[in-house]
Amino acid sequence: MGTRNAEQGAEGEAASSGPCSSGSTAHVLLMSERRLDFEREGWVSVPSLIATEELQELRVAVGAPVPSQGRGGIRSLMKRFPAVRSLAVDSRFRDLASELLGATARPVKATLFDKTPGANWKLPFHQDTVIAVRRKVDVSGFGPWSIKDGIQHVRAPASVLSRMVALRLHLDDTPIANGALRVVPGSHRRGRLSASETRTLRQEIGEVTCSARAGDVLAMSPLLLHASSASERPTHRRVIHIEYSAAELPAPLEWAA
Ligand SMILES: O=C(O)CCC(=O)C(=O)O
Repeated sequence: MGTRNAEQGAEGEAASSGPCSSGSTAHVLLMSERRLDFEREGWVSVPSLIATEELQELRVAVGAPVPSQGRGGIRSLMKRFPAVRSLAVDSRFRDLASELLGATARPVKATLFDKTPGANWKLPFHQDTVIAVRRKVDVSGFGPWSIKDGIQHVRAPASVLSRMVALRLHLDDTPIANGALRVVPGSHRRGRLSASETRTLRQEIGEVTCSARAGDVLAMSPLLLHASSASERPTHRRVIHIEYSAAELPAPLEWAA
């Protein structure tokens, strides 16, 4: 894995006002190229992180029907499926999350997104600003609140979101025709964006399509503007989307996971 020199790395760590900074002290002397890319672009792609046989086991594991859930996705994946819980703490995933966020990164939420003939959708450019928490407690900067799948969710401030990463494991080949994610590189560095700021940034910067093969992982900041097109020939477009956070929430708020 490529690294930048110690001076650059320490500078990056010390500049903890950046949205993707770890907030830790400058003891980390080396930062990987991948982390620098992630901090600059808001996403990085990691090819072939999971091998074919393991992918098939995961497809079977998350294929079990969950009656209470909509057809396009399943929430609370770590609680529902031990295989996803194991994946979230597997060294390949943990190490990647720690590389991008710092050693305190831990999984806080997992969701399955699946585009099929019965549930095919497109999403406009947006950021993922809502987190799952254990219970509703009013804390400045957090809100509004909502309940999804029986779990309290709340819109979080950029200071929390900037210390998170979503690792998206593709269970199927996902070219643009199968609903690949499109992103606006660098948009995660602008904090939470209004609808008009979103439109302006999309026009100014343009977009990149994050095509992927089955087994690839797309690591993405929740603050990165992203959109997804409907699949043109949906059979399955399954993504296990696991969110990690390097930050604890301000007490008495707690992560749901
Ligand atoms: O996998 C996708 O299509 C994107 C899902 C997403 O961005 C969301 O639900 O917020």
